[in-house]
Amino acid sequence: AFVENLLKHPTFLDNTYHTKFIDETPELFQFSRRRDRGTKVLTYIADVTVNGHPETKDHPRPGAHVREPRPPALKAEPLMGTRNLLEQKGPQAVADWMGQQRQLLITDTTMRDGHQSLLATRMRSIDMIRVAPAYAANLPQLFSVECWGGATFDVAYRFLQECPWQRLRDLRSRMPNVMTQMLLRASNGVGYTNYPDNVVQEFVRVAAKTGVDVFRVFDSLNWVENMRVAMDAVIQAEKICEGTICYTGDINDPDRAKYDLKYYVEMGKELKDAGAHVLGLKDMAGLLKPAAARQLVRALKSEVGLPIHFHTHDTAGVACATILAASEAGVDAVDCAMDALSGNTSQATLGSVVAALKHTDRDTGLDTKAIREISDYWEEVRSHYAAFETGMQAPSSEVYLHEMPGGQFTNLKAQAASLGLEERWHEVAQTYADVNQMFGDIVKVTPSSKVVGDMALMMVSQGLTRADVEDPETDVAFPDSVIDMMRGNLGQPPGGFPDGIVKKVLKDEKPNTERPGKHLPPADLEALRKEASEAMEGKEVDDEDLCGYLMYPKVFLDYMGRHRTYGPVRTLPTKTFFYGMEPGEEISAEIDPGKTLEIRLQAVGETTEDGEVRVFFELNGQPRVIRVPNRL
Ligand code: BTN
Ligand code: 3PY
Ligand code: ZN
Repeated sequence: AFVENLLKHPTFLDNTYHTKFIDETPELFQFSRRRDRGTKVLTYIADVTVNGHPETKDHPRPGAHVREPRPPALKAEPLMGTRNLLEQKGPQAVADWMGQQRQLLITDTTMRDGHQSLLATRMRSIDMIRVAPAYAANLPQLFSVECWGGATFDVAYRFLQECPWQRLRDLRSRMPNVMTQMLLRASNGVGYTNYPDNVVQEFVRVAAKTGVDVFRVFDSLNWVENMRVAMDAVIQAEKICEGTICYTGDINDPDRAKYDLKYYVEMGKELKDAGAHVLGLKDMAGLLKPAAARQLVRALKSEVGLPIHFHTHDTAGVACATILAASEAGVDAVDCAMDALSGNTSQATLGSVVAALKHTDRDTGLDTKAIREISDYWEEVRSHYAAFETGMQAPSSEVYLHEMPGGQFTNLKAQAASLGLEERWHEVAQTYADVNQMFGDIVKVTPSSKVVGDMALMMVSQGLTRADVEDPETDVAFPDSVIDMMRGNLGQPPGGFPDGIVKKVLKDEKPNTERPGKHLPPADLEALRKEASEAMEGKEVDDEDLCGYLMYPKVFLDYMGRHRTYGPVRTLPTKTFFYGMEPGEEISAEIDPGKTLEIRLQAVGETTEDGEVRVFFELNGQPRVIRVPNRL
């Protein structure tokens, strides 16, 4: 029943994007196993060259000037960094060190939240892996590199045809001295629903083993009770447990008194009691204003006593000011994104924060030239992702109205557009705020933010107001995600959901107000491993693949099916992956360490009567012809 429930669970991405590719080409499937990996990769390139890539078709194309991004030269052998301290002395020693030193510590979020918030999470591993050695060698003073978790996990399988575990392993090995960091949605893992406790535990165990050092653990309703299983698993794995407060509202606004200074200090104390090594302060929408940051950081520092790691978004354009205020108030670490992937719904500009603090008592110690060089690399990378540039053109104070997380903004906008509501975006924003109030003023962050977004889109598309929804006389068909949340399946917000809306949504059904994981039976991991294996004709399922299957059974199996057909396409250059090749073009792809495919596209033939196109390649100097269906 567990897996069935997951299969039925809709995700916010399903509404907007479809991967039709393989579903329409079963013939590719049958022969796939007999083919070698070179042929598989050529088949992929041939198909994309002839038919285009479903994800980039009908989207803006990169400019003609784009070229392979070139990472900066390495300055020296990597110096010892935070990772060495963690390995040698353990997580508490890192936390103690954080609190003792004076420089402002910086986390680079480019490889996770940066592209999640600006490029719909579509950045491919190869673009990260190539620059990782430059981080290790040229910026060894970084606190951590956030490069895993959040939405990157399922997007890798779903849209990038990549194994997220392999990404983690590759980054970890290339940055041996700097801590890696992930975003973990506590009992929701890296998914959108509550998983059984043993699934969360197994996921954390495997993530720690494969290479995550810092786990930022949050709950989408700020319910500490619902965070303990994940936090305990991190502590048990001897990694850094960053127990995290999600910030919403405004501590100085009397109309939002539910989330006042006292509320956050109390939550900070609960997280400390739950064993957090570090207190995360996650301002996922960028609502914390500079003066409030000063007050909040001071209060948390003095009353909780844990080192504080602050995360914010630049949606309103004041993230840098807020970070500097937090820095003055003694925050220990902050998140920034490399300049080329910063600003707007992403994080504050890393190079600018570093420059602002130069020659002050909180000087970060990071090399500004190294930052510029790495940012130049990201600028070249970004130009390849023009198809996913759906973000805002300028910062906007409207975020104080709607309070959408930076990572949700672009997705909701794309979803609204797909429903024909692009002209009514500001109505969607207002309705999102109305839904928040109707739900009792809740924290909005994945997955609760998705629920609010689903409800807002439904109301705008059906022309319903909050008063209509609340009117007992009006019959409303609520989205499944709303019903699920009112049942208590994401847990409880402070004070619970308002009785009126619960009754309206659930009618006579009684909600569960206890921790959802308490009622989910443990998953039978070995039975599920067997089930996954049988779905793949007996292929062996290791712990990483099992975790992929536990989080996203269908997404994982679809990915594996495509992998069998197309092979290690993650090694292709990004331009080739999304747009195929031009006649005369040559590329190389290192499919294993030391095993490189040299690929030249010679010509694309005419479409034959049976609807096939012959594509002529040279593979390592040998002529190869690949036939693919013309599906245009
Ligand atoms: C390759 O280079 O040949 C394969 C790249 C894809 C990785 C596969 S997908 C499932 C399995 N799980 C992993 O961690 N790696 C492999
Ligand atoms: C995620 O959960 O993916 C987030 O980025 C929340 O801010
Ligand atoms: Zn964020």
